[in-house]
Amino acid sequence: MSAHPTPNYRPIPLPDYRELPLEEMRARAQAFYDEIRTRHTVRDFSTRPVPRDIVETCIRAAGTAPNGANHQPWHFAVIGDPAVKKRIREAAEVEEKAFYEGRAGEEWLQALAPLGTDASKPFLEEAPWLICIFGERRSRSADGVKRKNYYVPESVSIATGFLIAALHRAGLATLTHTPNPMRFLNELCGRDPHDKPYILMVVGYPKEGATIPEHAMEKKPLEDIATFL
Ligand code: IYR
Repeated sequence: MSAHPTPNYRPIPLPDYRELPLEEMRARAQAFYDEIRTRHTVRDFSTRPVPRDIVETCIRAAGTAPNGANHQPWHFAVIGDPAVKKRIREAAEVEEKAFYEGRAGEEWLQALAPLGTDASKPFLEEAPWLICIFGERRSRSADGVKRKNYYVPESVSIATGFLIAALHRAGLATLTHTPNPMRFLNELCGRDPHDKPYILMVVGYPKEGATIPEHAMEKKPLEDIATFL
């Protein structure tokens, strides 16, 4: 008999899976939809503190996302220090000012008009936590060897979705903020220049009287987002 062609491959029985009766599947699918549809992107954050352990658990959930070759090519830089938040706000507002004053271009600015956003980003200081989500083009395996990563944007995006769902489930509000460009975050978060910041996730309680744009309530119906073949 020849040697196993992939000696590192060790299958184990599928853990944790439990088949559900169809009616329970249906009820759970509906319950998840009913819960996730109550998530709204928030831009008005309270300064009320949020315990760190809750954020840690949500990041653990994000870290279970499917990803390229299970290299888990992400890093979550969690900023709670007011001094660092202030520096992030200042750097972001410099970029955002240039963006809103012309760099975005007319078409992009028109697309953003229904959101009512502008260059002022007080939430970067007011919210208790900022989570900067980096993709790592290269990272170390468990035995410390540097290796290339795969499907980094896809992996980071899926983990970000998990993180948003986890934070929402925990009762927290989020904003997927994308200062443009956001390279300044590498230095402020002490990350390798090769890592790519994808999203600056703002996390906290909504401010009392927080509003959202009416435009954000328009969701495409199923027929417009899915085809069954
Ligand atoms: N980064 C800017 C602009 C912006 C861009 C898109 I596309 C949005 O959906 C929302 C905002 C800002 O944060 O204001």
